[in-house]
Amino acid sequence: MTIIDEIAVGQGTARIVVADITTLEVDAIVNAANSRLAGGGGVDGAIHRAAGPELASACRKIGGCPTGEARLTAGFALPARHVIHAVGPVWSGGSAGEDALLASAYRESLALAAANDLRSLAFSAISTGVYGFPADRAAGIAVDTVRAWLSDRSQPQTVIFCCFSEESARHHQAALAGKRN
Ligand code: AR6
Repeated sequence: MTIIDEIAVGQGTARIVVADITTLEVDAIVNAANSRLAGGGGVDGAIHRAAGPELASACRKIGGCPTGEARLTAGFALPARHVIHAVGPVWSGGSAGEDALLASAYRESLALAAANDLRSLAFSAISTGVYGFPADRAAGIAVDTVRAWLSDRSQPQTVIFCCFSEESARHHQAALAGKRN
């Protein structure tokens, strides 16, 4: 894991890292799931492989999750104690409410973490892979939503943007610095 940047926001900390999210020892990692919670490719596939088959049965019991919402399971064989399954929007040009749905997926994940007393939370870059959301725009929404949350709430205390590439980390860093790239 490479730490790219870290800033204090309110009583909390926002950190940008480049890492495989399945290796992080945090209270919860945030999966970029689909609305059936059926598993899939990308980060979802990696999380299910690392957590073991119990994760799929926990997801089946929940049944599904609408776009813009999130659901909590245990982390099973993962080093993370929990998984928050957030469902981001499929990008379809930007005028179908994608920005608001992505912000909602982040906010709902933060709310679940707070409600369950989870202090450290690591987000994957929801919607920026198969779902096609432009990575710079998504990073701006992710950072703005997390910053707004941390500035007036005390839980979670540490929020990590877990980027899978240097390029993704640069987008988050620019957003955290108040710039876009
Ligand atoms: N650790 C951290 N980030 C990762 C990892 C990893 N191990 N693997 C990929 N990423 P995606 P989406 C990054 O496609 O766009 C699935 O099939 C990746 O580089 O995983 O929300 C689901 O079941 C990208 O930046 O999620 C859904 O059907 C980010 O994770 C659908 O894909 C998200 O890419 C969701 O699509």
